Amino acid sequence: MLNGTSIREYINEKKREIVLGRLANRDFQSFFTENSQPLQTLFTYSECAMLEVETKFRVLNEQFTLAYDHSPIESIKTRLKSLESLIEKVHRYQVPLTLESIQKNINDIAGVRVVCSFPDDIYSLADCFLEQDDITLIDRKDYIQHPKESGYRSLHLIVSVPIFLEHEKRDMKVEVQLRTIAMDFWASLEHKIRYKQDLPEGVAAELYDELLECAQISADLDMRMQSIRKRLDEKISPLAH
Ligand code: 0O2
Repeated sequence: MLNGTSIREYINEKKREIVLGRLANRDFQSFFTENSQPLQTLFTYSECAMLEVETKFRVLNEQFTLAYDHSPIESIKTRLKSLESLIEKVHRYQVPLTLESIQKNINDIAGVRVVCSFPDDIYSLADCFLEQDDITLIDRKDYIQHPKESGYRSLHLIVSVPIFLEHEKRDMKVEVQLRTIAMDFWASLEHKIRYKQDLPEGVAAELYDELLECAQISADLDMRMQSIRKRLDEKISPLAH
């Protein structure tokens, strides 16, 4: 039986195997050797963009709290894509192995995950964020209105945001994932289970069906909690609604 730590070790081991396999490919090897400096620049600038976006959500959270006495954001997590994950995606998308093509085709080197209290908060925050005049929307995927086959729900935005450097301004891409606590809880556990691929086929299928059912339960829970909040708000300030 694997515990939390050994599942993480298992995942990392699998990722290492993939990377070592890919790096055994001479194209990948020479690409990373020849482009180590520009890749480092790309990752550093992406990190700067990620910080800009994180700050924007923190500012919105403060302002919402001031205006409505309610903090829509429970937590914000940021992550830079790992090299393993980047290699895996370049390979899976079959995009040319050049710096230009990575910049053009890989949109999630910088990722910001905003965990909200209620589903309505997700859309209010996303609207306010996208209204900002330095944010350009590149792509929007609403997996809340249209959940993935797995049951996964979240609102995904790919945006471009400027970062200001010593002598220039650069537009960098960031993937923003907005979800509720229930969506985040489900996605985190499902992610862990999904990597446990050495399960017998029948067991895996059974678990996926159950995960799908759990996704539905978590969606129902979100709606019920939101409805409770609405009813409470109406009781507290009937004229405001
Ligand atoms: P990480 O480490 O989270 O970044 P692709 O990335 O190619 O699969 P696409 O179209 O670029 O697909 O992005 P998509 O499917 O809109 O969103 C990808 C990210 O959303 C994933 O990142 C996950 O974070 C999350 N996600 C999407 N589907 C699922 C799912 O079924 N279950 C869970 N738990 N998360 C999901 P990465 O790339 O997997 O890794």
